[in-house]
Amino acid sequence: MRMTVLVPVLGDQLTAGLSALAAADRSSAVVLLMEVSAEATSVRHHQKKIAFLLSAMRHFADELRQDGWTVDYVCIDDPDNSQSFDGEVARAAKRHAAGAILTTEAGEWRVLDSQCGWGSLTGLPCDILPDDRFLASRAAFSAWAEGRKSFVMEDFYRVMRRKTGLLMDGDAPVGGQWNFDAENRKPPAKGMRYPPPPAFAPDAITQDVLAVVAARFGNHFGDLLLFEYAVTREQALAALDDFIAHRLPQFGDYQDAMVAGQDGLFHSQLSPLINAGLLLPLEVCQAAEAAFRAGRAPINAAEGFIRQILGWREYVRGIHWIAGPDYTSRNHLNATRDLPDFYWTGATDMRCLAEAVGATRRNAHAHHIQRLMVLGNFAMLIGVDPHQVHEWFLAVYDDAYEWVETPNVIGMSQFADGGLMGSKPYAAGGAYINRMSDYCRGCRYSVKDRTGPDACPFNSLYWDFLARNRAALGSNHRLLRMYDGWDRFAPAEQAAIRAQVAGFLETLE
Ligand code: FAD
Ligand code: DLZ
Ligand code: SF4
Repeated sequence: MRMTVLVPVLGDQLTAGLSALAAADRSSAVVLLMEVSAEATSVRHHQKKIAFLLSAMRHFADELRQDGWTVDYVCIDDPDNSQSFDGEVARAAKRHAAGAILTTEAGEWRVLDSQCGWGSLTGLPCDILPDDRFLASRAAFSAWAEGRKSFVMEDFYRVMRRKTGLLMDGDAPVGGQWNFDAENRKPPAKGMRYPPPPAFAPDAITQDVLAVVAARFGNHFGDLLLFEYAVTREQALAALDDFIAHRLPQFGDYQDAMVAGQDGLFHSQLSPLINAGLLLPLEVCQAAEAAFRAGRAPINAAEGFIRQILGWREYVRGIHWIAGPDYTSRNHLNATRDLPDFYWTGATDMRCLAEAVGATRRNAHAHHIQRLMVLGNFAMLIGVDPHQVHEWFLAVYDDAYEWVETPNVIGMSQFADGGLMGSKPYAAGGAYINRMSDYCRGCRYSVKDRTGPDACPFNSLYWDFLARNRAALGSNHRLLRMYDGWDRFAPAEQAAIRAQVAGFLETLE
């Protein structure tokens, strides 16, 4: 009799070609999928995110069975479920009298640590394979980073363009430029229509999951209404096709725009599908390149989109691993304030924040500029403890896993790593939000004012942030012009700004 090999597959590893599945022998392997409440509550994840993952896991298990695999699927309601990965791996190893464990490395330190203990936990040899769905291996990223003083994404991106051949004509970038970002900052146009992504009606499997999530996690943030996620590989491919046909052509132009009542604009909304493994990053980039080459999307759209995935996505994953497991406790600016309640309730008069939190509650999703320049920017300006910001972002977004969320939050958005990722904080006052959105027109605050009862809070907070953090930021050459601006205010104006901020912060408490 052949030895049984246990192949645990995690909820964000739902890929038929996953390295552990590719290395396993179908005739001797038992694939283990585990629904465990420890993962839903490590931070209290948004209800829709939990429902999406559990439904996608159940559908993936069915697809594996149809493909000839033996699958052991542990449901969250199984009375013997220990509700943790360790407990379930130990139980399954016994249940199947397994002789070995074969798995693909988790995307984050916490779960990888747990995987590293599975061998001693079960007394079995445990082989942990690299996750080759990423286009840069951990080793390749470390080699690129080695000896560099700063990790400039654009440099890494060019290496990746050359490595993959994406948007390359021989050794030169297509269109004669590596980056078309300068064309990708258009404010929203009046009367513009935004083609919505496809909606997938919940089937019987998803309906069961929705009932389970409502019963077990109904008190978590967010709602379950209108659950329309793609939950299978087939649906994910349909969502990709739909994006390429209907939204990619304008993706570049309006990449940074924000519009009240419009949650998706021209964004792909593919991140939960890519991050869970239903779509592969390379095939998504190839689809965008094919649209460009066929004349169905302009270069600024195709390049802008591919840069997000081939550049940013791979880059943040590399940063996650080189930054180490204590990255989430970095706090370069010594920020200690609690996250305001309205991040959970949406109850604020600041329209930009109310819109971003509202989208997050409804959809477990918000687009990049809402995350960076509204939610992240505000938290940094008022000095929220970055660990609290990290836990919020990890909990509320359908695409959030530590490998991608922590560099974006701790690094890019909060500058809590002191510049490992970015050379300056993404701090902005109301003028930026006003330029890129239609929020300010309908806001109770006046975006033109810095002080006074109706002044937009972002304006005074911006200057106060700079003044307050002068010791940490004052010598940053990219901020010299801003500090010059602060120094040119008369002392009375500086005092008025700081008094305005003190008054505003009191209202938050
Ligand atoms: P699109 O605008 O259509 O972009 C295409 C794809 O590019 C995305 O699907 C995603 O796979 C990739 N991408 C774009 N920007 C980034 C980025 N900065 N890092 C990694 N991938 C990127 N993205 C996550 O996947 N998970 C997170 O937990 C996450 N947290 C974030 C937190 C903050 C504070 C910020 C500023 C950004 C965060 N992002 C995160 C990046 C980005 O906001 C989302 O990837 C994007 O909004 C997903 O929506 P979309 O699929 O419509 O993206
Ligand atoms: C996020 C999540 C949730 C909510 N539930 C599960 C689960 O029940 N089973 C599972 O295998 N994975 C789940 N996940 C995803 C894991 O948290 C993810 O695999 C790790 O964070 C590693 O990135
Ligand atoms: Fe946000 Fe200020 Fe504009 Fe209101 S005025 S929407 S608070 S930026």
